[in-house]
Amino acid sequence: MKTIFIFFILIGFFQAQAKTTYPDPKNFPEVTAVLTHAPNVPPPTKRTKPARVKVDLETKEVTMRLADGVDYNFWTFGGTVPGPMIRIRVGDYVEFNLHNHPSSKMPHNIDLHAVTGQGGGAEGSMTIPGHSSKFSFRALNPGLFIYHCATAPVGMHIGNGMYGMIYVEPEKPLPLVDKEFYVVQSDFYTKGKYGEKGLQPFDMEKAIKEQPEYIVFNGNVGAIAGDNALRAEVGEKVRIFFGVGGPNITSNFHVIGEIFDKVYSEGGTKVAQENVQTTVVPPGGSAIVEFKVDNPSTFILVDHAIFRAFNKGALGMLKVTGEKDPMIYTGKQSDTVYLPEGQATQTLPAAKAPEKILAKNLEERIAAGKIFFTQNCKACHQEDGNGIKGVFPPLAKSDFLLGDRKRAIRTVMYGLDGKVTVNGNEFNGVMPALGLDDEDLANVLSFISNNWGNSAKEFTPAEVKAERKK
Ligand code: HEC
Ligand SMILES: [Cu+2]
Repeated sequence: MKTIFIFFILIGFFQAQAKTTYPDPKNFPEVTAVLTHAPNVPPPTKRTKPARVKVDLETKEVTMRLADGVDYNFWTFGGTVPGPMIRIRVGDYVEFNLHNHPSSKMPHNIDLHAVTGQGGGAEGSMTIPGHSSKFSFRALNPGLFIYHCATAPVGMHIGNGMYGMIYVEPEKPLPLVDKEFYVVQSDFYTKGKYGEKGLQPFDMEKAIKEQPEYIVFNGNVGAIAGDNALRAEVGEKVRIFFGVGGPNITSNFHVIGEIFDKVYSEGGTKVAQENVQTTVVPPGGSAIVEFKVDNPSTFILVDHAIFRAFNKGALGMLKVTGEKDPMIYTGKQSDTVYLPEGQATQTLPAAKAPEKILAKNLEERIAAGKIFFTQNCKACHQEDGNGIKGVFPPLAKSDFLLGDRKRAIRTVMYGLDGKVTVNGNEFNGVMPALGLDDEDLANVLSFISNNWGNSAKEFTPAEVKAERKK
């Protein structure tokens, strides 16, 4: 498109009549753009003709929550991350006013990917604190576009939160749906590790290495989860305007338990695919996804590079309420004992589990417990019993384990969650209940209490059983 345009300009030197002419916007009706904060989407323009659209956007540096107990000095458009969503129509002539709040420490500008012109508007909108800039552009191409600050160092302005989206409706607008949402994924680089409390400064080195501590939807961990979840009713059609601000990380956008009926991939105007599980969206890119919600459920929005979802924050929720339809999904229908072929099928009708060899003394108990530990506990607590710092507590020399026998029995018997302190370090994870019988419990407890320098009396099945009855 651009090359054709340049070509036309060149031709224009020789033949003035070859230049494309656009209508003068002074005769267009004047409207003020409705800007919305994520996850809200501005209403359709419902216009069939171009307008002169006035947009006012303020840049502001604000300290806000990045995660529970974690604050960050965000640089923003409109005081939020992402910045407000703008919705216009192809052919509109946009008068863009960028105001940089007097409290800002930095100059800012805006590069809208919807703009055909120098720097996408960046050059026409460079604004020092306490000033306003104005430039105008014609929306030549429809689609869903990212906008971002492009002031040097660009990576730092984007890395601190300066992006949002502008949707340019095509001449033939998208069909109406019941719910529209605005979701932007981005990555943050803090000096402290994920979850480290306090006001966290930006870490340039991690940003250059593309090693974010946080990858989030809509600017902070949990922005669209729990009480802030997106909501819809069974039977409704949902459209998500999804974008990636970056600065670095490409999203593998997926909604657990749903299938995208349609994807306008790369934010373009065509349905590129139907019946899609995961769509890839690069930094500075977007996609529009649509699906009908058929069953009540909490659908989980993730970046399917899945550690990002469960360990870095890229997790959102769409809570759908309404009537269940077992013709689509039943939920769990039964849970029965599974006996693999050959094990019990050909013997007696009343199948008996193989006789268990019981430990006769502490030595045998520790030996059996060691095997059990290797198969069931080692993955988390590690072979050396030291666990993993901040995630899985140590068993070696654990004051929690060795300080209270009954509590130790209950922990392994029933599992544990919530905050616990082990050797002065706090953990807030989930220790699964593994459903062990008294013998296995006694064995594994005897092993972990008499290994890695630990020492304790033998745990017997009788002692364990006494705790189970309570
Ligand atoms: C999926 C990972 C996982 C597995 C498997 C697991 N644990 Fe844990 N365990 C944890 C976590 C996480 C905690 C801390 C729970 C919390 O924060 O509330 C914990 C806590 C404990 C504690 C108390 C805290 C301490 O360090 O003394 C004991 C004892 C323990 N586990 C023993 C076991 C034994 C024995 C097994 C195997 C039968 C086992 N765990 C299997 C994750 C696991
Ligand atoms: Cu900026």
